Amino acid sequence: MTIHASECLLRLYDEEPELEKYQGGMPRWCSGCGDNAILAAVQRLCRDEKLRPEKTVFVSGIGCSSRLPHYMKTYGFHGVHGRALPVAEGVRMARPDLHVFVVTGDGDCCSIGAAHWIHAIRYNMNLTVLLHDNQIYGLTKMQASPTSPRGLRSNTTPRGSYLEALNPLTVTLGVQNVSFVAQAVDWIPEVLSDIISAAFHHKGLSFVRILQRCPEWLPNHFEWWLNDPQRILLLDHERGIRVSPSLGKVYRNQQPHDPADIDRAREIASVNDPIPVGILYRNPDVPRYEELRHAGQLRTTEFIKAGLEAELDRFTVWPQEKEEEKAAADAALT
Ligand SMILES: Cc1ncc(C[n+]2csc(CCOP(=O)(O)OP(=O)(O)O)c2C)c(N)n1
Ligand code: SF4
Ligand SMILES: [Mg+2]
Repeated sequence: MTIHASECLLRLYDEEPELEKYQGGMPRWCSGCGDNAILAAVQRLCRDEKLRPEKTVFVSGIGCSSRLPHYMKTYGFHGVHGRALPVAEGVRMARPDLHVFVVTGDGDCCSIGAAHWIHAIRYNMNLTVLLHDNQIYGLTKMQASPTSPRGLRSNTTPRGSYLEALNPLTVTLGVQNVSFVAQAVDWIPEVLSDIISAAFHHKGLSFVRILQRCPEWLPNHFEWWLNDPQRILLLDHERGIRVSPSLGKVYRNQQPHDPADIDRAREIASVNDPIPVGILYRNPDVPRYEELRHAGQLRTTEFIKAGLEAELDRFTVWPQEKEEEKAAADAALT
């Protein structure tokens, strides 16, 4: 049988992208670390959505979780502690054609990066934000984080932490312009994938808090919930995620919740036990900052090149006769 070149090309084009296409280096996380499950879910999403690696960016701060971009064969930016969100916003602003994911830890997002977090919610730029919440500083070896539960013994709180934990869900739901909030746990992969997929498809900032196991510093921390499926409350709705019949047999504690209802979302979010899992809030109509800013302004290649030229011209040492051109270049920037 003769196969023509054009046919080969068509076949190549139609070929399903494999998972390996998105798998970067071998993860260096501890075995049993929940970050591995989150990475697997993210790679499956990229494959299922056939994302082009050169059009996909993972931006992170610093922490064990923030190593995730190294394990993706896409673009990545392993940034500065607490600064994942502003870096991602810059990427989004300059390159609206890219899929931008943000990977951040509970220390990274809710402690040093807290101010950026609040404002990122308000700006509602199109970003998929994954908060790996292991309730501890993992990378720096077990200091309490803002989400550590009261009484948790750590290197910074040897007698147990004194304060009630900050709740990332209620905080996010309290910010003006919030548009998507969900909660997942690393040990129910089916729901984790469904939630990350819904977050990816949301237009605006989708905030997904993922309770993540850190067996190195907090072994057995989530054991109660792992061993008793009744202590997981699955939120089921046609506008949220659907609980499959097989999953429903194990996780019988379910509740219908319409993610359009923000008051109910806040009530659900304030409960820690049972752990609510699903989409708490979704509003696709909240304005997105990058669209407000870019409205009517086409960021064509010519536009970007002209901006670059003008910027470079500012630093050029001009001969006397070019002074007029320099003045014109400066004027173009104002
Ligand atoms: C500006 C700055 N301050 C402090 C640190 C030290 N540091 C690195 S990671 C980290 C906390 C990481 O905890 P978390 O964000 O929860 O991530 P995890 O390791 O648990 O995934 C800290 C305090 C740093 N790298 N840079
Ligand atoms: S220290 Fe904890 S969070 Fe970091 S890789 Fe190990 S298990 Fe994961
Ligand atoms: Mg942490």
